[in-house]
Amino acid sequence: MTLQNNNSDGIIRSDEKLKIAIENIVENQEIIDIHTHLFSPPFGDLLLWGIDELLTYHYLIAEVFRKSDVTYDEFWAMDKTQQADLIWQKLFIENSPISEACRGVVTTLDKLGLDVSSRNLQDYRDYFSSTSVEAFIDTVFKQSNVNKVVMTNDPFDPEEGPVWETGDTGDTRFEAALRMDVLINNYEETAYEHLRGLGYDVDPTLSTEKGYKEVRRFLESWIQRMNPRYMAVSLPPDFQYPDDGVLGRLFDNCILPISREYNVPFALMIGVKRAVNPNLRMAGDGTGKADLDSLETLLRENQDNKFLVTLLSRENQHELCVIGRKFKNLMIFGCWWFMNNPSVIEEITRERMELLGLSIIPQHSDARILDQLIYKWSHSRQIISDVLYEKYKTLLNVGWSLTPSEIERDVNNLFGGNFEHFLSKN
Ligand code: FIX
Ligand code: ZN
Repeated sequence: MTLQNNNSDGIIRSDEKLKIAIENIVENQEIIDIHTHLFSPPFGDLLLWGIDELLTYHYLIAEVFRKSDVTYDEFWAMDKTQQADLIWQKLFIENSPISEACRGVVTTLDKLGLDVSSRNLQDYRDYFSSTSVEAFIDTVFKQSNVNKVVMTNDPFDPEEGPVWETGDTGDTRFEAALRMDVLINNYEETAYEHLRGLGYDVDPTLSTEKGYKEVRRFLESWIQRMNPRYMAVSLPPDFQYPDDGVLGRLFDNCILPISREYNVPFALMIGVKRAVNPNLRMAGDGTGKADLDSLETLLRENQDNKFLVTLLSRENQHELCVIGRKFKNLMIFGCWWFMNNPSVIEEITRERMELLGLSIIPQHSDARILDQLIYKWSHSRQIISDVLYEKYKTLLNVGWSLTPSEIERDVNNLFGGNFEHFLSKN
């Protein structure tokens, strides 16, 4: 690490030196990105990368329909290159790319050393076709200064299965998270049949001791296979706990006991309304304000369980911070999806630091396309650095002494240390 204009053990005395020190430290801090949708190379086509994937990110698909007369049917009949061409034309050429998702593409191309002023899509395509995925992974990890990413791994996905069977997921910078949306949100429709097909003796409504035991056996086998950092689920805003349905029975009899036994925290991502507009396919999900009494109950009644939580509604964020002050078994993480915009990241980060100090994980990328690590982290690092500067400055201005190594310690915790510590605690 290089610290410009600062003796690394010296006390920082001016606002100007403080700003430079924080920017350098945040810039040089390696990151553990705790939630992405990226995959290591053995997962083949599940690992998305390149300009056409960047342009057809579902955030941009939602935006293109607002600026083009293309119908849903026409758009979905196009191949990926045609979709990317349309998005480039409508959102980058006929309009300036100022939304966060558009700006992200521009930042990414620029940081990859491409000339964004040329606006020459073919040049960008040529760049990506001249590199291998392995080389590009190195480029992206280096450029974004990320050293580990946590994937989202679905035990019900037939495309992932064969890779887990081999026991070799390749690049160890990609770690697993055991995703349980199908089990929890689609037990009766999908998971039940799937589990039966694998020989698990479960019942259709999951209401027997035998069924609970079998689901626990299923979870154990995946924990052994994946060695996940945590188990995770996304939930609608009307999620309730306690619950006398399948969700409640799964939580109380299967997931929470296994999470305690194996010391694998449970991540809850609450507030997504799936398929608000199904015509948009993956881009059609929305958001809603959750009832956080349920989260409080879950935390209070399961104090030996560890929970990672992120919420999709801006209106819930302050309440979540207050809950964080009450429950040390809760680690708040990231600015999820519609929260991952500069104005909201800034607001939430400030609010979290004011209520919870440095005991948070301020951000994750949610990258679906490898290249996005570059812009998502570049944009977030800048905002987190600005908020930290504002906070440290108030201390410095009343005479508190600060050294670069103390700032390094704090930043290291925010970008990875808190995650590792929370996971390792018993
Ligand atoms: O459920 C999730 O993990 C969400 O992050 C995704 O499903 C969503 O589509 C997304 O990419 C958000 O950034
Ligand atoms: Zn996600």
